[in-house]
Parts: sequence; C-alpha cells; structure tokens
Amino acid sequence: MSNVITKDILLQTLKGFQINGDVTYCEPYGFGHINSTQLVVDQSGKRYIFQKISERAFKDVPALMENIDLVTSFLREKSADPRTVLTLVYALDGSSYVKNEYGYWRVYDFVEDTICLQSAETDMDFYESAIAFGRFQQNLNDFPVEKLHETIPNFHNTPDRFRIFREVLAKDPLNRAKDVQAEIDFIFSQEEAVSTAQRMLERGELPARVTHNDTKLNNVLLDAATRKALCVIDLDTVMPGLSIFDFGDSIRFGAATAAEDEKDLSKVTMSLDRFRVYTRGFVQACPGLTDNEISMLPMGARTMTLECGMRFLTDYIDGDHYFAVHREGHNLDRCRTQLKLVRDMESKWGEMHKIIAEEKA
Ligand code: ADP
Ligand code: GN1
Ligand code: MG
Repeated sequence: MSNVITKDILLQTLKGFQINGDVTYCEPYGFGHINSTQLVVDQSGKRYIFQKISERAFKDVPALMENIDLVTSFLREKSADPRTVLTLVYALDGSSYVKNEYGYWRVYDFVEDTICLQSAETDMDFYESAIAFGRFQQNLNDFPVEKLHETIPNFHNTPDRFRIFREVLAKDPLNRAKDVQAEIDFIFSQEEAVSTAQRMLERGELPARVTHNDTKLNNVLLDAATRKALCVIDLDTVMPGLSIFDFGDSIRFGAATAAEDEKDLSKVTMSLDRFRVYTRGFVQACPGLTDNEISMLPMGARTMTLECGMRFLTDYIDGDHYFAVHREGHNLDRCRTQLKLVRDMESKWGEMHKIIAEEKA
C-alpha cells in the first residue's frame, strides 16, 4: 500500500461516493491527529468532509463504520434538526465507506454555519461543549450497547496503557528514553492513582456507559449564529466507556490555558473557572450520574491527562507512528504539556473537589 496520496487518487476515490456532479475543490482541512481530512466542494457548491481513516489507529474499519452508521441513525431519530447529527454520504454501492488499494475512505456532509474551536474563546463556548458531550451521552443512554464494536480495544484502560508504555520503553528503538527520564519517572509516580477508575469499573463501582471517548473541544461543532452546542463529531471511538473519562478528556484539552503542543510550559495551567463551567454544563446535560461518578470527576480529568501524556511519550519513544507530527519532538512537547497539567491539577485538587460539590445538580 502506497503512502503517497496524490490529488488524482483523492479525486478518483471520491468518484466512488454519491456526490452530485464533479468535485471542484479538495484540500486538507482541520487539525485532527488521526485521520487525514479533506474539505470537498462539488459543482453545486455543496461541501463535504472526506476522510482517509487511520488503519494504524483502527484495525477493523468496517466494524468502526458500522458503529458510526448505527449511532448516527439512532441519534437522528432523537432530533428534528439534521445539523445536530453527522450525516454519512454513502458509496455508490450503498456502503458507508470505500475501500481501495490506498485504504479506507468515508464522506460526511459538511455541517454548515458552525464553529470548531481549537481552544475555548469564552467560558460560554466551553460550557456549550459540555452541553454537547453531556447530551450526546444522555441521548445514547438507551442505545443497544451490545451492537457496538470496540474500535480500539482497551482504548482508555489506563493500566493497559502502562503495559504498552513499559513494552516500548524496553525496546526503545531510537534510544530516546535516556533523554526523557524525568518524564518517565513522573508518569510512573502517578500509576497507582490513575489506575483507580479502571479498578472501580472492574469492581462495578463505576458503570460502563456508551461514551464518545475523544471529547476534545475540536470534536464538537457550535452553531455559528447562536454559539450554542450543535453537533458532536469524530465518532470513531464511540464505545462502552466511563462517563468520567468523557468529562476528563474535555478538561484536559479545553480547560488548559495553552495549546496541547505549547513549548513554554509556564503558560500551561488548568483553569479552575473553565473546570467549573464545564462541570456545570456536563452535570446539567447528563443527569443520572451516580454519586461515585460525580465524586470521581476530578480523577477522570487527572487520569485522561496523564494517560494522554503517556501516550504521546510512548509514541515519541516508539518513533512517532501514531499521532500526526508536524515538527521534531512534537510528541514530546505534547507530552510535557500534559504532565504539567497533571501537576497543576494536583496542586488544585481540593478546589476541584469543592467545585464539584458546589456544581452538582
Ligand atoms: P480526527 O480523528 O483526525 O480528529 P475529525 O473527524 O475530528 O478527525 O475531523 C477533523 C476536523 O474536521 C474536525 O476537528 C473539524 O474541524 C472538521 N470536521 C470533521 N467533520 C466535520 C463535519 N461533518 N462538518 C464540519 N467540519 C467537520
Ligand atoms: C487524537 O482524533 P483526534 O485528533 O480528535 C486521539 C485522542 C487523543 C488526542 C490528543 C483515536 O484525537 O485519543 O486524546 O488525539 N484519538 C485517537 O490530542 O487515538
Ligand atoms: Mg478529531
């Protein structure tokens, strides 16, 4: 399979989808780390999102697409407004994807008149993203979970992420580990604490729910006119999971005061104000969280942040195969912001719990 995807290949692949007329525009789009995303426009001016699905991340793409087809159809029944749910554009043969010699491809309608933020501009934007993800989980409450495939097994099984980290450290293929010993030591110092949620899940103390599992701010679209929560996107990782991890991954990304790859760590903190507004929106949109879930929300944030930092470092040591990188040391820079955030959360631990107590519905 070739790695070089030319414009001709893109245009040829697009011919396999139910798009009206010729494509007049096709250019890279967005800031995702996993799939390759293109914005496409057809002759009539209608816009689409066209993606090559990462087979490095997703080992069974047909199963993943079946999940997305099921989940979007289910959610569509619950909403009168088509812009609130992703709409797949099917292939000419009626399939939800096209497979060719270059890989797996899919197309969605572009959700028009929306805002996709890389960082929260205002507290209200972040609050609305909490409403979007909380509502998403709430709406999937009665989804027949046995129909969902696990698209990345053990995706947020933190102890298993430690196992993989140890494996890569033992191999250390590029001899990079010696220069990042401080980061490695810090990650191991957190192991016991951040394994708590997985243990609670295994003991039945936290319920498995249908969750999104990748609740970055740039995986939600706000309505451009009202700036209200509109549509949750990037559904590749919708599977059974923990509500506190959906909450936590949003805090990790959206309550950070700097970008995920900021090099100046003095700029990187977790905003307690943002933590408060997200908590407010999430518990409001997602009533029915158990007492254990509520009290573990701060640990959800700390766990997702540490786990993500460890995943970036694993990929750095392994030679940068998983996350798309755009500069030397990119994954290491990303790892360092996450570890800085974990330290900051630890220093704010009491206040985070106080906020949870004040904001719980
Ligand atoms: P990745 O898994 O690589 O993050 P995403 O599915 O999140 O890929 O898509 C990358 C970006 O493309 C999103 O952050 C968003 O800006 C944009 N995007 C994806 N789907 C749509 C859509 N249907 N309408 C509008 N924008 C979209
Ligand atoms: C990836 O696909 P994207 O860019 O929204 C990753 C998440 C990480 C995130 C870090 C399937 O998210 O798990 O938290 O990067 N998605 C996958 O930015 O691994
Ligand atoms: Mg994304």
